[in-house]
Amino acid sequence: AKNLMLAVAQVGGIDSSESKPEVVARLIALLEEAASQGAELVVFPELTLTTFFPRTWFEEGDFEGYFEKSMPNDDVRPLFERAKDLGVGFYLGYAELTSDQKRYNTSILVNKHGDIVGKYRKMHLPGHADNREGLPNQHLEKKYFLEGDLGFGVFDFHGVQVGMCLCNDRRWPEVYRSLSLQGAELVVLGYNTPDFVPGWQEEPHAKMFTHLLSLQAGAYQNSVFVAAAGKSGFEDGHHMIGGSAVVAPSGEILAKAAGEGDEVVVVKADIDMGRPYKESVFDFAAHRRPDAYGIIAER
Ligand code: ING
Repeated sequence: AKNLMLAVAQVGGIDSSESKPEVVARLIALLEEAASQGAELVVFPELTLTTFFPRTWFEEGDFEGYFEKSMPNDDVRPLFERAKDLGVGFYLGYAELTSDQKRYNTSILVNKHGDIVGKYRKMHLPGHADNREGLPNQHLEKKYFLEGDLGFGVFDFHGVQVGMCLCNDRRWPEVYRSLSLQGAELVVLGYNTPDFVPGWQEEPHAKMFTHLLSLQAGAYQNSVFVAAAGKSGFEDGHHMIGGSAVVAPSGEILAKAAGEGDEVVVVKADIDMGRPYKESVFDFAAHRRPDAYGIIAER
């Protein structure tokens, strides 16, 4: 069997007062906890170096500090070095500012030798770009980020084919299918799911249900493992759901975070578990009808 010791590292809220070095220290503690339990790959959340700043309207020039101008950089290098020392790879979500001044909601996959082997820029940006004052919070990803331009990619992680996505992407079935068609065996993602998103009202029980349903459906319908790490709990009084989880190709939840704080969940994933599904019920070559699916790709 091709086993992968897989961890999701849930991060329990980052207040805007927390510095990046303080946050990185928390991430290193989570990494060490995961490594102590034998983890080989640790999945961190989306935008995991700062508070979820898209909840707030900042004027031009007032939000540059939330973005990383290079990766790695002085703030995150301790995480890269500790991971390399421990021989552990990781997925990290962060806000990217490119050299030509473009901004993306980005994730990277780093292997056990500390090399960045994959990069992804969030394709589905939820929320709005206009300033909606007077609300409990805003959701301004369409203001702060450009839509991703790298597409959906699958990357080799020491023999395991790993696809990446970010947060809202997990709600769209096309994402998992695009990765599975490229041979993904595992999809890793980070998320920040606030209680309130302008224009979207859902009861707390339904928020958790639709979050998990998205992971479970994506996993089962594409015969992949899914590992999702949330930034959870309270940030400056704003609540985000927990529910970090590892889901098997059967769609069954193998493990889930119990709380909403910093928490590591480690699973021994038998990556070959997806193969029987890909050779029977989801044998794409034998059963799919791409001749009839064109409508899915039309605007
Ligand atoms: N967060 C939320 C998410 O998709 C959202 C935004 C939630 C939009 C529910 C609409 C409905 O989990 C991010 N960061 O995408």
